[in-house]
Amino acid sequence: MSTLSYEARSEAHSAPVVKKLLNIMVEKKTNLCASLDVNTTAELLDLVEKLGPHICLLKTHIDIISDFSMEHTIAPLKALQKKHNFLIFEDRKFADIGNTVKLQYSSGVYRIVEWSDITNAHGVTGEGIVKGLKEATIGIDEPRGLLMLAELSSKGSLAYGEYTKKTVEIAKSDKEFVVGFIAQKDMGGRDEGFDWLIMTPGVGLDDKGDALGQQYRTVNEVVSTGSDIIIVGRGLYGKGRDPVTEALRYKEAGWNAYLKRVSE
Ligand code: S5P
Repeated sequence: MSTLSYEARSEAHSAPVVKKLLNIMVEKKTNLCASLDVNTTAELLDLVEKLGPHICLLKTHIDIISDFSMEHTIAPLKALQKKHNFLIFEDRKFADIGNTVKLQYSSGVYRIVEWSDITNAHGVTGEGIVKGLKEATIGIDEPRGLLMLAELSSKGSLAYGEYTKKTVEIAKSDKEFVVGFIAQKDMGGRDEGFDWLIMTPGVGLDDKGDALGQQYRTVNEVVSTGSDIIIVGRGLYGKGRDPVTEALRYKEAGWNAYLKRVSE
């Protein structure tokens, strides 16, 4: 795993979206990504207004929003992004042939490529998925990055061993566009000149999991095994929780775990 500081990694990195993200992390002293799986635009914007100052990244599942529109959901979200300085990661988990994902990324109701800095894809369909998604970014002015799903947090996941290794191989096919992984631990690559960002969901300080197969590890566990960005959802906004109090708690835990890793 990387024991370099976020500053040093930003300076050396060749992908503009990674530089941008690492610089935000350094400036705001946070490696917290808020994952907001809420049903309405109002709930989403309200949480983003509160959590914006404490996060480096906002993870969305935009197809959960029942009253979605570019005008009333995305436009105000982009305004909040500007105000609070974070990147947006639409957790779309693309998993189709190159031509289809290119269309899914750029068109339809959501036009994800127009507003989301980062998105992700499964490796199951092979290398064409990276090429297809990359083609959708042509003509977009802002830098875009892709994460491959190398491992999953859920019980019984099939993404391990050979599957994970092959997904890492797919990531090597485009050094500029594929910027890292959704994974539970470091995926290597530094000896070959890759400095991938590891973003880790399934992070919770109070719960072990949920009734539908989610499994949580603590902030210290995931950062000490290579996570660069902790993705926290219901740990922040779950029932009975005060999102700002929890965000500060996870932010501090994440930052301290990072400081510990780089000092060792
Ligand atoms: O392995 C994974 C990958 C992802 S992207 N496990 C996950 O839980 N996720 C996503 O992270 C999931 O889709 C959800 O949006 C978030 C976890 O939410 P939480 O409420 O359990 O923290």
